[in-house]
Amino acid sequence: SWTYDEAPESTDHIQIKKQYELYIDGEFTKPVKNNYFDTINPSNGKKIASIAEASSEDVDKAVKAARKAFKGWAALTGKERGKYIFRIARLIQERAREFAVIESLDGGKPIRESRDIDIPLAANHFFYYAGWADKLEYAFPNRNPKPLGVVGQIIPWNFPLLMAAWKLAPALATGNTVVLKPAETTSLTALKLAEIIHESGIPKGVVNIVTGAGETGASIVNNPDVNKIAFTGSTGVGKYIQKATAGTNKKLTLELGGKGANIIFEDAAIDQAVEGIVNAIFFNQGHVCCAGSRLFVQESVADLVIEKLKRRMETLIVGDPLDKNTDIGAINSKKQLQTIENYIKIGINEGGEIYQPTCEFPKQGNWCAPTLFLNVSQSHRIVQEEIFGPVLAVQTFRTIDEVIEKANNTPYGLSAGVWTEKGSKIFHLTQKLNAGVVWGNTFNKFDATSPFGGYKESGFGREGGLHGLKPYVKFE
Ligand code: TXE
Repeated sequence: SWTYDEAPESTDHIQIKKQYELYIDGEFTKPVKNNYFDTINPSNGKKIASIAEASSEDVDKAVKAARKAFKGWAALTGKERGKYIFRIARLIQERAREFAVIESLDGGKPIRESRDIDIPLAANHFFYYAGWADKLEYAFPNRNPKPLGVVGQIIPWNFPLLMAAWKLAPALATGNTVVLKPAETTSLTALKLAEIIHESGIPKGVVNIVTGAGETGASIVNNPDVNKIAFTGSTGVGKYIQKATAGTNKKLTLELGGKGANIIFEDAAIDQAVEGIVNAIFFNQGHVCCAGSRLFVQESVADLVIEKLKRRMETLIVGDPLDKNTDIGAINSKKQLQTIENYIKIGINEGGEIYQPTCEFPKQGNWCAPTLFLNVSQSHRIVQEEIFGPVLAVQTFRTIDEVIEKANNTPYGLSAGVWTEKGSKIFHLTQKLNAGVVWGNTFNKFDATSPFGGYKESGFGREGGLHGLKPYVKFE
């Protein structure tokens, strides 16, 4: 007996087509080579729909359409451009429920997260940058900002609609035209967004959405008529793109992996911190570039924190993404599940002490229990490498200097969290930690007004806030 708010989200009146086409020059178009691939529901392994695969010819068409549209779009007043962007924001809000269900079906994340986080934040992002469109002279006083031209945007599968919003909104507000590629396992909400963009009446060719895998992405990167690439994804592909664009005039921003440190001091509010640890690593199955995947607990409270954390992990529900009670949904793809399982084996073989609560998984689909590793040290691979799953490596520390050194001992530099009663300690650590984002007594908090981005192997460039406009303009 479900109450309405607990009932699994129904898919009855969610419209999903059997086949999706490319969105080029304001039209839904068949791919030149007529190739399609399947998008799979990761919670049951079943096909949801066929998705067009864009070849380099299709990408070329999309870039040409974007080039043709550029002059007119850039010449509009900021207020005019802003109107279209506001319209897109409102249409996302109107269809929020549909977006949330599709996001969870296609990507595996719990409906509570897509409904309360991904979709509202995506709408917010469009609202926020729509507001900047007619205020660029205040963003860059006396500098006469101009758009770059045609921008190629390649996004990952962990926050499909939200990453599309992070990329599209500032590019459009500043007067660029776009060719965007979603990740191959999660194309559906980007294609739904294409429908909304079409409905917004935005001039044709301003936004083009091409679906496909790495080859399609590489065609965008290597197209000579693209002025900038914005990429979010793995560090490996990021490095490939950096090499491929070196020596060209293409501008580049890279948002890559991470290995975030979550630091719990003995004076922290312990129960709140335990909730923070859970949110930092198990949110979105741990498919989060800024996840708090390394936990550092001050020695005097380590036993208490770990005991409480284990008890809390026993209560987490792993299962159907459409069930409103689910805490941890399906792992996004079979390939990603293999990666995570492989890291768990590595952790055990390197001598880590594993803890996993007993979980009952659905029969089909890709599932992984929330996982803790104790007895690990800086040299362990599971402490150094991004796993991108619900796996937490726990270490202890005695002094503040020791934890700063340990937290910074990583090739990445994206995020960190600090839990303490003392504000001064938080401010001290924000100065000392080499991370683009440092949260105080919270974790994984995002807002359209705040810049986000990394150092070192986590990439460069910022998204969000005023800083997020800069990568899309040049000054004359
Ligand atoms: O990412 P890819 P994958 C990390 C995470 C994960 C690992 C592998 O550690 O385990 O990467 O994931 C497109 N030229 N992150 O292999 O391949 C691809 O189609 C141009 C962290 O799925 O980097 C997709 O649209 N584009 C990360 C996008 O790149 C190419 C989020 C990302 O996919 C391309 C995702 C090429 N040669 C994975 N090859 C984060 N930091 O948020 C692939 N793509």
